[in-house]
Amino acid sequence: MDPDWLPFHPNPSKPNFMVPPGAVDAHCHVFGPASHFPFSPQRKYTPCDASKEQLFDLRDFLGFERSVIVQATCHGNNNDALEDALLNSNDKARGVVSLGVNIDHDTLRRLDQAGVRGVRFNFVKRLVDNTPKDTFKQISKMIAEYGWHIVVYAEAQDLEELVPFLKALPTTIVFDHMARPDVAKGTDSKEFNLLMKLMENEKFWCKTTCPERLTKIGPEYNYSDVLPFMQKLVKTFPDRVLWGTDWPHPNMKSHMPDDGKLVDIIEMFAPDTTTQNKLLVDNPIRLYWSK
Ligand code: 0GY
Repeated sequence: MDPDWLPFHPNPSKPNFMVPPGAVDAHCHVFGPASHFPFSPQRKYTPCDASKEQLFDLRDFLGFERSVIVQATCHGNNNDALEDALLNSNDKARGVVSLGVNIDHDTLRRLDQAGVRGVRFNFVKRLVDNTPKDTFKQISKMIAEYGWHIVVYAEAQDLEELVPFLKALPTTIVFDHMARPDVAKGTDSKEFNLLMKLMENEKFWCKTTCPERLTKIGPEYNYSDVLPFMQKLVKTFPDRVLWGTDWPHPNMKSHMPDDGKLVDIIEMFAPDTTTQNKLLVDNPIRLYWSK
C-alpha cells in the first residue's frame, strides 16, 4: 500500500444510535485482497486490502442488514472483487460498477444477475483519467435497459459544467458525498444551491455521506461543520437521500474515522424516526432491492 495510506479503523466503537431494522449501508467498498483481485495498473492509489468478509463483519457489528458496494477506482473497470462480494453476500449486497467503452450485454446481464444496479461515472480528477462524455452517454443507454441508475462522483466546482450532460442522461442519478461541497462556504454557496436546485428534479438523488472527508475542523466536534449540509438535504428531500459509511475510507489523509461514531452522527442530521427510516431503509430498498 502507499506509504501514507491510512488503513481503516481496527476497532470501531459500538454505535449508541441503533439503526432501524433493515438498514442499508449504501456506500462502501472492497479492496482486493490484492492476491486474488489485483489492483488496476492505471490506479491512482494503492490501498490496504479490505475484504468482503471484513466488510460483512463491520455491517453486522454496526447493526446494518445490507450493503451497497461501490466499485473503487483502484480496481479500474475490473469489477471482479465487487462481483465476488455480491455473489457471496446471501442477497444482502447490491453493487455499483465502473464500465469501459467495450462493455457488452452478456457482461451486463451477468452483473445484473449478481446484484449490480448501477454504474459510477467519476469526474474527480485525482482519482481517474478523463472519460469522454460520449463514452458515458453510450454506457448510460446500455445500462438503462436493465433499470440501473448512474452514480456520479464530482466535486462542487465542476457541477455547473456537468448540468446539461447530467440532465440529458436517461436514468436516475445519485450524487456521491453531496457532490463534495466546500463546507467553509456554507450552505448558501452558489455550488450547494446548484445541487439543491438540481435535487428539485426527481431524477436526482444524493448520498448524505462523508462528513469525515468534507470537514475542515475534524472529528472532535462531531463534524459539526458538515452537519448543516446533511440536514438541509435530508429535510428538503427525505425520499431521495441515502447514507453510507464509505468504509474502508479511501484516501483519508487527516484522520481515520471511527465507523461507530459515524453511525452516531445520523441522529444529529436526521433526528426523527420517519426520516431515519426513509434514509436508511425505504430509499435504498427502493433503489437497490425493488426487482
Ligand atoms: C469514496 C471516495 C474516494 C475514493 C473513491 O473509488 C474511489 O477510489 O471513491 C475519494 O478518494 O474521495 O467514494 O470512497
